[in-house]
Amino acid sequence: MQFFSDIPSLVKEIVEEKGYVVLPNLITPEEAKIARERLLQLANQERQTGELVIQGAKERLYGLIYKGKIFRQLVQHPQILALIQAILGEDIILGGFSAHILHPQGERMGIHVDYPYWAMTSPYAPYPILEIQVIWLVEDFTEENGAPLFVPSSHKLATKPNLQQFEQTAQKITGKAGSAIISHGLCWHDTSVNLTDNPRVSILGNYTPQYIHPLENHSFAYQAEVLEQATPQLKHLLRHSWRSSQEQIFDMDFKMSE
Ligand SMILES: O=C(O)CCC(=O)C(=O)O
Repeated sequence: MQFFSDIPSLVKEIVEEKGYVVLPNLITPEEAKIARERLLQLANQERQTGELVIQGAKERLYGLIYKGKIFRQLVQHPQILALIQAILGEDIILGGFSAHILHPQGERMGIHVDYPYWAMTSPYAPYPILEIQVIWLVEDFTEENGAPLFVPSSHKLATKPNLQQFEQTAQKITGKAGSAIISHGLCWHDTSVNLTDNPRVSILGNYTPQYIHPLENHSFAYQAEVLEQATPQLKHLLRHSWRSSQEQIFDMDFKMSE
């Protein structure tokens, strides 16, 4: 497949150049629409039950792994995982997988680097890289509907964002439904204001090396049957593989020497 042969140049772009790439056509527009509609439906339900996390005109949905097959497909998309593993190593785990609904006129999210960096003190060590974020575009992200803002190459500074510098240098990242933005966790970013009359929906994946404590608790909204039927890949991402007494007790893969 074309994409897999592009991996070295994509890694270079994320690690040594801009700090992010936009990959188009990872899923079809129809699949993106299914994901978007399901999220809006879930948000309506969870608004009634009080489960939805509401921050003004912005809403977050958690526990997506248990809330639809489409989300389980997205979280382990083979091309995305291949790219992330090429950067972080094979033993990646899932730090979080949530949706973000940006309603009309919702304020910007706030300029930030991603977890675990935001939980750490700046300046940061540039290596090893501690996180790669995936922003799934489940609809077209346009100049008007709250597309994310990124400062190219800001990950190389390895510091918390400088707000003034951000406003002078950030670029809006637009793209078609079915694309994803893959970014270095140290790249400064934010959402822009949604100036349209429709909610803008994204799905956020946080992937880290095995030794980072996950951002989200994957037992949130837990459904045993979903995990029982999960692929080995998904079980590994969630650190949920059953171990026989013949195997090691530790969850970590040892790396004792080069
Ligand atoms: O929804 C988006 O466009 C980006 C959200 C984001 O950057 C985050 O949750 O860290």
